Amino acid sequence: GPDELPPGVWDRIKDHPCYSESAHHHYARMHIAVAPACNIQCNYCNRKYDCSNESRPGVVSERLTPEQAVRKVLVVAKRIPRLSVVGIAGPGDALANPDKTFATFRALREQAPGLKLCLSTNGLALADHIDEICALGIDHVTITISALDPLVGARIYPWIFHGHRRYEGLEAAKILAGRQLLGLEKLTERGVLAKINSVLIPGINDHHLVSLNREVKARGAFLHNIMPLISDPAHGTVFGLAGQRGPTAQQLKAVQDECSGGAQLMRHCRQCRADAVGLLGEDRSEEFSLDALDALV
Ligand code: CLF
Ligand code: SF4
Repeated sequence: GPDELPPGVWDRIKDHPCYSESAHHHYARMHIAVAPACNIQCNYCNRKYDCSNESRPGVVSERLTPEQAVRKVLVVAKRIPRLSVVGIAGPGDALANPDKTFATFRALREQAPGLKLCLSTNGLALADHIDEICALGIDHVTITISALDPLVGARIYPWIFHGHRRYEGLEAAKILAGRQLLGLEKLTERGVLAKINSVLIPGINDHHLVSLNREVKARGAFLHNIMPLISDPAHGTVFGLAGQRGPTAQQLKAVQDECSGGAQLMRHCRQCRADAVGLLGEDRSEEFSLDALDALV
């Protein structure tokens, strides 16, 4: 609620369904899947489906050009008046496709100025785009950080592509963690409200997330969302964690409880798909598919 927050912050989150638990019953969000490429490899990712950093693996969203995405937003905004936020969360990484992501946000700023813009990224390229993020008034950014210790990170991220070259193993994990924290610090400096997502992978990072929580809090993270790995054998093996199980509800709660007292935890995440439309937990993406749009105008 407003009393626990620094002045001015409540006004910025009160209609954001992810940042404010009370908003999620009243305000809708939509994702536009304009970002197909990715600049890292997560072992839990199956590239055939949406980025599992933010979304449910095993669902393939309809790829949109920036023009198609803007058109879709305008139609949805008309049909769902309580739409408050438009996010880009994949299906790859929003900032591995900066031209598409920012062209879309720029057009939305002009054509739908009342909507809040939200960006979700693995953070590798984040520090390079802070000025553009601020210039467009994107005041909600999510960075998915599942490890800071390179020994843990190397078990999650086999490689990254950074500065025109590929890095692997410990070196890759170290660069990625450094870039994620740098991006977070820069957002905090500029007053952008940053949320951190972590994917809980039993046996790999479950004992590491408490210290991660403290580290991101120290750098100004507003909210920490610990999401269970969703393993979906029906959709084939993930890249490098074949057979890896997701946590049970009890395991997830145990880690969340252990983190209490640090960065504030988000507990109402519904792990949306990269083209989700509606209230959290509600999926109206089919209703607003490209084919359906013409009939809706
Ligand atoms: Fe989308 Fe993410 Fe913005 Fe929300 S979702 S880009 S912050 S507008 Fe929300 Fe969905 Fe959880 Fe994401 S419930 S998966 S945290
Ligand atoms: Fe897949 Fe990870 Fe890239 Fe998301 S950030 S698309 S989960 S490799």
